Amino acid sequence: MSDLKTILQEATGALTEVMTMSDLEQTKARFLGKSGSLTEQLKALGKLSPEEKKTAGAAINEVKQQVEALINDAKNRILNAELEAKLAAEAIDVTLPGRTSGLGGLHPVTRCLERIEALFATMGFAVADGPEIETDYYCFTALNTPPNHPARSMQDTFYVLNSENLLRSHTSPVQIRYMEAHQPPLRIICPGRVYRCDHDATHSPMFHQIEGLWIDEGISLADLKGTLTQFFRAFFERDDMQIRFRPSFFPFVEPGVEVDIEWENKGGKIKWLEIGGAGVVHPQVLRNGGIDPEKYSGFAFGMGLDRLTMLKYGVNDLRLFFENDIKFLAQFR
Ligand code: 2U9
Repeated sequence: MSDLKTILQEATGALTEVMTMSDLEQTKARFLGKSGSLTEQLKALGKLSPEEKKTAGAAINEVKQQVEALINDAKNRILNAELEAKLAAEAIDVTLPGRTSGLGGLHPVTRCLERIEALFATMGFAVADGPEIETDYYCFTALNTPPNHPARSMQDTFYVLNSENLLRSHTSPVQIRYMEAHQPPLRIICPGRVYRCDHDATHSPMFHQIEGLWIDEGISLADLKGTLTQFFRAFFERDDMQIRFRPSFFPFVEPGVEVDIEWENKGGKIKWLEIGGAGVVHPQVLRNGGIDPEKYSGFAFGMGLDRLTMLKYGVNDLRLFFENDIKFLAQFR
């Protein structure tokens, strides 16, 4: 009997202290396992007389039930503690805002391009495009560019190795291809990616150009001046903006001009910004495109789309357009 009392005391002490399920299993085995102290007590019953067996058996069973109840309590306590610990460790803040995919937006250069296309559309210009990998013929020869011209050199243009092809250095080939496929009147703008061997704060090896072409009977430099003046005033939303045309030379036009816009006017002192080039299409270039220069004439112009976007939005570094920094781009959403 006193053995049973000790066993119950020991079991009570041990089972109120166990902290883990594996400790509980070991403690359980200590009392109820194959050679556990209570099991040994039950085994010893065999040596007793039937009368003794009855009272001793009942006493052992009572203690066994008490130990089993203690084991059950310990098990519940451990499972509860484990659940509490798990809930604390995996706590989530249900007041946090959910994760959404966020609204995208157009790249500033794309926004600007769409605006320019819309403005030229009001003047009757369609949009044309063509391949970015071009031939020497469409990029230079058809555009009256002499064989020794620096633009044709490896320093200025990316050539595709072991082939006749190159990455177009301007979108002018699109106009040649368009002339080959259409007879005047024709009025197009040609936006797109172009490539040159150049890389610094104001030059990227890939940049965007917009060129334009208007060919019909009797089109002159006056039409060029009127069209570009109207475009720049609308684009920069300044109805009184002055546009300046300075004589220049490009092999594909005659005469050729550089185009400047009035950027600042402090009491009559104007700060001019060079914004593009233009001219009356050279008769040989018309002929190369299958158009009769005796019957038709026209003008062409070219400008940098990235630079126009920088001026429109006040961006001071061209590289920002190509870094894909979401903080920069999100401003234009
Ligand atoms: C055809 C005939 C003529 C397009 C022209 C320029 C002058 C010009 C530069 C402006 C800044 C390129 O983006 S830029 O670096 N462009 O100065 N472009 S005339 O003349 C053409 C084009 C096609 C068939």
